[in-house]
Amino acid sequence: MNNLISHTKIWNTLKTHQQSLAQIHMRDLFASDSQRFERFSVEACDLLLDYSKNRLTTETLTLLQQLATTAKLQKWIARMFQGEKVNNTEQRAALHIALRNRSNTSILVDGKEVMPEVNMILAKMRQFSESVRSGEWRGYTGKPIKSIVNIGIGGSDLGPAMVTRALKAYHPPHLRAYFVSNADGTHLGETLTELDPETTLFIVASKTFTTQETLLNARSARQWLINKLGDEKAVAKHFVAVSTAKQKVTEFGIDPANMFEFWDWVGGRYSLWSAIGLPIVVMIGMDNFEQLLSGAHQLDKHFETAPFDKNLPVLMGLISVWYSSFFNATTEAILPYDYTLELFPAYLQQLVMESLGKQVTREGENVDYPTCPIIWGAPGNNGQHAFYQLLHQGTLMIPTDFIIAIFSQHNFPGHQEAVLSNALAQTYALMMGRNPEETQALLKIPNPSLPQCEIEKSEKLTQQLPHRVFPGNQPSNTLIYKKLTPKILGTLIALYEHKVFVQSVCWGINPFDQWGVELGKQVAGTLLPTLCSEQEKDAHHTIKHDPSTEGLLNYIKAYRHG
Ligand code: G6Q
Repeated sequence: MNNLISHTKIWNTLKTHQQSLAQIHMRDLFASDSQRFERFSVEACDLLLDYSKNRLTTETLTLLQQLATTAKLQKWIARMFQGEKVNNTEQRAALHIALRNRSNTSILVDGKEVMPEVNMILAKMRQFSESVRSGEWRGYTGKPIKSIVNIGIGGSDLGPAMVTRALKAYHPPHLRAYFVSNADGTHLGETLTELDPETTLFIVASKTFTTQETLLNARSARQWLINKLGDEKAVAKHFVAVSTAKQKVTEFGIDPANMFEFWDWVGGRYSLWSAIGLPIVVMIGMDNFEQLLSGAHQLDKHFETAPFDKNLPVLMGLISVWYSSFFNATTEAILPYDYTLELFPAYLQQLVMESLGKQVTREGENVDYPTCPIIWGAPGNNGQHAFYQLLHQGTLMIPTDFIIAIFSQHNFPGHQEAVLSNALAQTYALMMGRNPEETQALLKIPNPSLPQCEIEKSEKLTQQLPHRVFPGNQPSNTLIYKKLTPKILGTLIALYEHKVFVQSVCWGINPFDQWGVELGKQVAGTLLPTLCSEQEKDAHHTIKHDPSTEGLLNYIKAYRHG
């Protein structure tokens, strides 16, 4: 039995089509079609996507849409939106769309309406965030809260941290947000030195409430608070939890009344729209959080209803499949020309690579095509002075997403013009390159039939020629919006969530499980007894490790036990 998409007719057609396009330069595609921008750009949900600087033609798009049809994309979209258990290995629905279902239409999981619970938690988040923001919520000694600290990791950290940072312009002046995720005590320690226990509120965010790093940080923060305020009762006024595991939260010592619930049909990396967004709500206010949800909802509707050739996530997903599967591109770079999005590449690393870093199909069959590109990136202008060299003259094909805000959050004269012109100049240069003739003309290489000194000059410049040539033909998408608002950010995040879904459907994989992460959680405890044992030669003899691990353990233990 072979159900792989790579064994379908359309896959082979795309392979042949790729061979015909492989030698064509994008500058020729532009030269032969004055309407290329109009043809290959879409405006929807307050975003403009220009995908004309890609190595594709109308035929490519038609074939890619046929691929999506063969993979039954429309059916899979409907399944996800209807709350079916699309996460087949965990037998769960993936209903992040319900969390931002601002139309409040009915959505069922196992025959049960989910919207009443979603709305109930949103109302609880409003009430809590307003009491913290207004100063009504008091710490143990009667002072209002000035700092919130989110303790969580992975999906319980990256999304809220990225959004909170991106929407800094919406923070009230009297509140500060911190995010502690790493088990290295330095992360917590450095954060605590900036904090006053009397005015600090900790949000312990963990879907399972079993995650080693989060529980370690939460325990140490709890102890710090008790030591500073001298009373265990202080915990009730300074700790709240966000989790699906009420029992574990209670066992930890957090009053269930201070717990914000979510559900197993919310995946960690898709959870910022749920109570996991609590730090966002405290920092930007519930009305703005609802705008974030509205932006995502708007994109959800677009994804569900727009025809494939006008559908932003479908187009971006198919283009990504085109490069990964047919050009063997192994990475994609995310380049925001909007400094507020500085954490967006890191957030997308998890969203994309945890979702698509899979080697078997939903049915468990090994794939025979590469699945997930490696995601990396950094804010545009900074990247230009660092890694763009690789994009311009390296040997790899690296598709890029330029994400551009027309207006910045801060208006210093001349700054935004510099940002915008650099962004556009880069997409242009990556596409066009500079061929040897153009480079020769630019270097002003003199005519060699001239005096000796001119000949030498000419030779030197000719030697430089290959170093100054830029092949171009590097593909890019450009996404433009007016200014980053909560609503636009919601739209942008949902766009990438659904782009990932489109890729997963084309490749036939389940994007909603993460057994690799689970493995990390399982093995996290296996070396602990060995490391903690005082005697160098005891515990690690009970569990036999490979010689490398044994050697490393012994080296570390020699230092630890002096
Ligand atoms: C996300 C993953 C993973 C998870 C963290 C934290 O999709 O499942 O990144 O979010 O491991 O898990 P907890 O929220 O359960 O602590």
